[in-house]
Amino acid sequence: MLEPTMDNRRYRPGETGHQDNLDGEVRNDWVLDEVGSLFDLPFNDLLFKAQKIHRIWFNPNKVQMSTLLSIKTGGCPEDCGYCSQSIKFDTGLDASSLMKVEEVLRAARQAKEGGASRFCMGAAWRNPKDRDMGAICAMIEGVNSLGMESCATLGMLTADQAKQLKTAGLNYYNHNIDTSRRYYKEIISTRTMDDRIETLDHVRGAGLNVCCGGIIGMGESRDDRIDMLHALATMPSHPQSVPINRLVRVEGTPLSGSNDLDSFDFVKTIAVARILMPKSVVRLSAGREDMNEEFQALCFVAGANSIFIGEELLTTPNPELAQDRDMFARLGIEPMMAHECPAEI
Ligand code: SAM
Ligand code: DTB
Ligand code: SF4
Repeated sequence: MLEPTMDNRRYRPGETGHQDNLDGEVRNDWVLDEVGSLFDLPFNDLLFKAQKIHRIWFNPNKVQMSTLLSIKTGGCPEDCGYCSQSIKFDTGLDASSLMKVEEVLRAARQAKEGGASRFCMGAAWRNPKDRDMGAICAMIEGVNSLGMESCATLGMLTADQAKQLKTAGLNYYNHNIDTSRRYYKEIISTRTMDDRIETLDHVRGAGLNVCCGGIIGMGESRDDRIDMLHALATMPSHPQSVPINRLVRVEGTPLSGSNDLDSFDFVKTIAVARILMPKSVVRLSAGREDMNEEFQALCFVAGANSIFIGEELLTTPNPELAQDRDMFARLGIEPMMAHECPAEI
């Protein structure tokens, strides 16, 4: 009998002992061990599995593009250890008040010309004041009237504020859990993970698309990454958008001296997110400025399918538009539009 050798035998990824979820089933009952086993897979097996699942719900050659604008910068009373905008750290950032609606819409038009299909407005607030809601709703209406999707990230919301944003036409609300429940208190002391979960409930309850993810590279352990992805993948419904940020080390913040992150660990985190939440868009979010194109391409193979374009994120740099265009042309990647996001409300 012919003995199997590398020449006459096909390697089957099923041999790693994992179910392949090849119908792309959306599950909310993941257990921690399953998530840990995914992180244990050899890199090639993990990426192959993620790419197979990616293709069930998505065209693998399309990436959704959003542009961010900081509509209210700095002076934030929270103490998130990674953030340039906290009043508690001296990061040299100039604080400013809420931008005028017209200025915001000028930036949105420019973002559309740059190729963004969604415009995300970020404010350095613990929570919006009711007196700010009128201007915010006018910005949302203005962005939508340009034919773009709108996204906002304004801190904690009441149920009523979430409803007001929905009524104004907001498409997405971003509110990250950022890390594991265990590590949360090492990073932020001015609010709890439960505060975050409560706002997410209000956002979901209002019928908005949820954008919720976290940051990798803050000194968290492998278990913290497992817990964070498990928390996202066992929410009442998966966030429609899952941003995975690589920490941008900002001078003056407590996390500025964080150790370098192993690039493969970052790519693996994307792949596990893709497998756990097969119908969600996974965003290769902050940190691209310090990644070469090969690293980014690996993230796309792992199942990342959205990015921020434009030369600035909120307060830190992002790659130039021309550089991104060139990378996408060479990778054969085209823009993904709203109707191609299968989980979107
Ligand atoms: N203040 C609001 C809040 O905290 O939700 C909205 C803006 S806040 C800047 C949005 C998200 O940006 C944070 O939850 C965090 O995930 C991400 N972020 C902030 N600073 C970052 C950094 N230096 N590196 C990577 N991600 C960062
Ligand atoms: C998200 O997860 N990342 C974006 C967006 N949501 C709001 C913000 C990244 C901010 C990076 C640091 C900065 O530019 O200030
Ligand atoms: Fe404020 Fe948001 Fe920065 Fe935290 S992440 S300090 S809440 S702007």
